[in-house]
Amino acid sequence: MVLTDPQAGNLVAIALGSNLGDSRTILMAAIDQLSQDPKIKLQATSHWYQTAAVGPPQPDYLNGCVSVLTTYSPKVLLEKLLAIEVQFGRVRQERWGPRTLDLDVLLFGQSVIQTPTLTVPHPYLHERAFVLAPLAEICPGWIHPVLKQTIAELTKAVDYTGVHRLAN
Ligand code: PH2
Ligand code: MG
Ligand code: MG
Repeated sequence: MVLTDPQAGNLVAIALGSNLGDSRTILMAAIDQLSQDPKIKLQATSHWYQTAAVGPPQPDYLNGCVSVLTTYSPKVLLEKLLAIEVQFGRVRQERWGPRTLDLDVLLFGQSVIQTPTLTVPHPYLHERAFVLAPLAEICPGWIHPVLKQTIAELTKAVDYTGVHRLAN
């Protein structure tokens, strides 16, 4: 898998989640919005998963992942994602609380990034079945640049109770 190309940019994996409002419509519209950007090229989309919430008691989530090719820097891509979250009514309240839209950068090529606003690979990616299940569908061979294991290998260590793939 080519993760970085001088012209096409970097392959980036993004997690999508929603558990407030019409989640499926919101998530589809968010992907549509992302792919309208001339510097973001959608590569693959996972199925949707209904997942039990991790964190404070709240409704189930709808989760999924996409991979995109982008020439944006991690910082600019993050700004674009946050702007889309706000556009779909995201209000930041309690940590890990319910939200209309959450867009998280999971992997950015083979980059390892640690800034006050962005940690890549996503710090919980390897622990979360609601991330690994959809991610493994679209990029099983991607090597986690810190853990040095493929996504397919990482899926073996998590419990999928409460994670249900939906028919798209
Ligand atoms: N996101 C969280 C907290 N808990 N639980 C599920 N099932 N899915 C999520 O996307 C999720 C969560 C914080 O981002
Ligand atoms: Mg999140
Ligand atoms: Mg987030």
